[in-house]
This record gives sequence, C-alpha cells and structure tokens, in this order.
Amino acid sequence: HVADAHRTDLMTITRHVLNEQSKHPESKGDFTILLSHIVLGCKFLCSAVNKAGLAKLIGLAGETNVQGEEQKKLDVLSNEVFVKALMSSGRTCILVSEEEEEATFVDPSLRGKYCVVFDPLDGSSNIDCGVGVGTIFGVYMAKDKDNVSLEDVLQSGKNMLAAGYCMYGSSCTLVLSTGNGVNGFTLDPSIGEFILTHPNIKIPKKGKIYSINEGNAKNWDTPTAKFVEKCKFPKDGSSPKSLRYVGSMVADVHRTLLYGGIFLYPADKKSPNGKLRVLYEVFPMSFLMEQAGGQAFTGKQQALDMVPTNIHQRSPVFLGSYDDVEEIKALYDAEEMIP
Ligand code: P6P
Repeated sequence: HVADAHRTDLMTITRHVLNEQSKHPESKGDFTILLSHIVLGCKFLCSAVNKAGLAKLIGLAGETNVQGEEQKKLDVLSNEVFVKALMSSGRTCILVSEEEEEATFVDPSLRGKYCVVFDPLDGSSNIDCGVGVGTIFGVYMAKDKDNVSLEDVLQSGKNMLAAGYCMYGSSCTLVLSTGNGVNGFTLDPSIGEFILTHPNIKIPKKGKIYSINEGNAKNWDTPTAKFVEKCKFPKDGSSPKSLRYVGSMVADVHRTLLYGGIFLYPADKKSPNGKLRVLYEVFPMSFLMEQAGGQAFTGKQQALDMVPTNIHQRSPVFLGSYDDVEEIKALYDAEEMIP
C-alpha cells in the first residue's frame, strides 16, 4: 500500500511552494502566486519548444506560417510569454529579460513587490539541432514597490530570494530554490503538473567532469589553462577528468548539479568579462549551486558577492562541486600574488 500511497500522494510544485510558504506565517502568498505564473510560462514553453522542430518540418519555417501569420522566432515568443505571465501575476514591478535592451517597469495598476530577471530561452541557437535549452530566472524584492528604480535589480546576488531554471530536453525539468535547498520537478504532460522528482538536490563535493569550451584555449588566462591542464594530465596519479560540454548553459549546469564537476566560462583575451550575463545566468546558477552545497567564483570573488552596475553586465564564472571550485580559486589567488 505504501507504493500506492506514493503514487497518489503527488507532490506538485504548487503544493511544495505552499508548504514553503507555510514556513513564513507573515507571507500573504504573493510569492506563491508569482511562482505559479513562472511555472505557467515554463509549461507553455515546454510545449512550444517541443513543437518547434515539428513546426520547421511542416513548413512553418521562414517568415509566415500556414495562417499567413508572422512566424515569431521562439526566443521572441518565449520572451513575450514570460513578460505577459509575470505582468499578469500582479506581483512584479520590474522585469529584466535577456531579450530586451531596457528593463520593463510594470504598470502601477498591476505592480507587486518582486523584481524578476530572466533569460526566457537560453541556448536558443541550439533549438534547430534538438539540444536541450532552457529558461533561467532569479527573483529580488523591490525596496519600495511604489518607488521602483533600476537599483532594485542592480542588487548583489546575495539579495536574491529565489532562482531556478527549466530545461526543455528529453523531459521538462524545473529546478528551483527559494533559499531552503534545491528541488527538481519533472513535468507530467498527461496532467500538466510539475511533480517533485529530485527532492533536496546536493551536488557531490568533488566531481570527475570538467565543462568548458576548449575551442577558446588559445585565449585563456594562466589559471584557467593550468586548471584544465591538471584535469587532463593530473600530476597526483589520479585519473583524468572527462570533458562534457553541451554549449547550452542550462544543460551543462543541470548535469554538473546532478553528477558533480565544474562548469567554466572564463574571461579571455576576446571577452575580458567572459560571455555569461550576471543577472540572469551567473547569479541564478550560482544561487542554486550554493544552495546545493557547491559554490561559484568569478576569478576575483564569490559570484554572488558581485553588485552589477548594468542589467546586461557579463562576468566570468567557475561553478560546481565545492572542492573543484576551490582548486581553481587557489590558482587565481596564486596568480594574484605574483607581483
Ligand atoms: P560558447 C548559449 O549561447 C550560451 O549563452 C550559454 O547557454 C552557453 O553556456 C554559452 O552561451 C556557450 O557559449 O561560446 O561556448 O558557444
């Protein structure tokens, strides 16, 4: 009967968030309502992304579809879906999207106290070859929702209240932290619910995988080059690490979170601040890694300690298993010591 109970006692993401909310008696459920709208956006995207390949096959490619409507690129569509879902929640006041140059200030009549930073479809260039892509998001609290400014989203990663990603791959997996650990939910399309499948995710303290674009090796700085050399030719007689690199941050981070190891996107001569964006790529993934017992480093400081000065600012990032990140921190610290 225990097995039956398990099958019928479905822990959905909504129930899970309500349980979390009950730990904050003062909360009025605004956060729960915000998250339910983020979940709605993810459900829509899961369906749209999985159809995208089919759409291409049945000639919806190009500028217009069979109804002669303007064929929106998936990343534009994703952005519109999230902006509308977040605005209609009535719980947000500022939105920052990878797809929009400027921050969106929500109409006062619909304004709430949360600021959401997000990449609606990270890795979208991979869609056409069926590689996993995803949505990445982070949530801040505005200082005063009736008097909002960019300062409310240019906050340190330490002030982030929640973060997560939804990966649209072989299955649709939503990984979320509201500051009390990390939980993974898998969409059951037959009932349209995200079910808790990975409770209390903890990243292995040390991993056997490193994840970096080796094609940039010519431009790496010394600490990164030394670290990768050590992964490939360990001096202590241990086995070399495996290289796994998808090129889609959500896929590379999800594997790192579950299997352990380290994901690196360093600065290099071409991109002195690295490539990944602080607010809606580095911060949310660093938040999750810390909540799962790992850590994240920029080459100069813990990633979450940064205070961005512009909403699309980039930063190098080294994140994953605690011990693996410690190793590259030691190499950067040693570099700092060289006069
Ligand atoms: P590169 C995808 O374009 C992306 O923004 C991240 O999802 C991914 O980690 C990174 O860029 C890959 O960059 O330079 O290795 O192709």
